[in-house]
Amino acid sequence: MLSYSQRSTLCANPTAKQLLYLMDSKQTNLCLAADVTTKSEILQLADSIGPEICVIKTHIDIVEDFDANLVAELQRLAEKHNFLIFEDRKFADIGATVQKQYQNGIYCIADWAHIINAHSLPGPGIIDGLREAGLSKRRGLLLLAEMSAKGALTDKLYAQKTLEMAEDNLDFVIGFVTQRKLSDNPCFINITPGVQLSVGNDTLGQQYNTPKTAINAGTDVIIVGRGIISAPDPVAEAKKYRRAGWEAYEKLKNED
Ligand code: S5P
Repeated sequence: MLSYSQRSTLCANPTAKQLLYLMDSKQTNLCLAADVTTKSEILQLADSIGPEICVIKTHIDIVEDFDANLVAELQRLAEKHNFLIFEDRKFADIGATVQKQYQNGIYCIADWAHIINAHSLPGPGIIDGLREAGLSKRRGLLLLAEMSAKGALTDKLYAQKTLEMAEDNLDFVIGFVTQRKLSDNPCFINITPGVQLSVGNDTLGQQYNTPKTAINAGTDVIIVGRGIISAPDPVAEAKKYRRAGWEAYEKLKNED
C-alpha cells in the first residue's frame, strides 16, 4: 500500500497533493466537522483542535453571525495549524447555478475553501460549472458517491457512475465522500463521515462506524463531528480519534 505522501507525488491537483502530503507529515487522517452555529465556537474549535486534524469541515450557512472576518480568521488558523478547509456545501444544481453559488453570494466559497463537495446527481455539468470557478484558484472537488444516512439512495450503481464521472475529470475531482474505497487510482482521496468510537446511530438517520472500520474499508480521511464536539473535553476526544485513525492506517500500511 502506498503511503499518503507517496500518493501525493502522483497527483496533479494541487489540493490533493497538499492534503496527502500534510496527512503524512502531520500524522493525522482526522477531519473535524465543526457543526456549530456561531463564529466564536468555530474559531475556538479550529484553534484548539487544529493541531490534531488534516481538514476542518464547515457548514458555513449554519453560522448565525457569519462575516468576512470569520473566513479571514479561519484561514489564519489553517496556516497556523497546517490544515485545509472543506466547505461541505453539497452543491446539487446545474453547472451555471452552482458556479454562482460557489463564487458569489454572501459566502464567496471559492475564495477560501480549499475543498468543496457536490452531488453527482445532476451529471457532469456540475463539475464543469464548479471547475470554471475553482481550478484557477487551485481548489479540489469531492463527489458524494455514498451517503452515511439510513435509506440513502446512493446504491452501488450510483457510486459506480459517480466514479466514472470522477475519472473523466481528474484535474479537478480529488476524490469522494464515501463509506469505502471506490477505486485503485491513488490520487482519489476517500473521505468518510458517520464515524464515532462505537457503532451506532442518531435519531435522524445518521449511522456510525468506528475509525478502524472506516480505514479498513479503504477510506483515507475520517470525518467526526458530534463524537468530538459534543464530548465533555473535545480536545482530548479529538486526540483519541486521531490516534484511532492513524493506528488503523499504520497497521494497514505495515501489513502490506
Ligand atoms: O453522507 C454524509 C456526508 C456528509 S459530508 N453524511 C454526513 O454525515 N456528512 C456530514 O458529516 C454531515 O453533514 C455532518 O457535518 C458530518 C457528520 O457529523 P456527525 O456529528 O454525525 O459526526
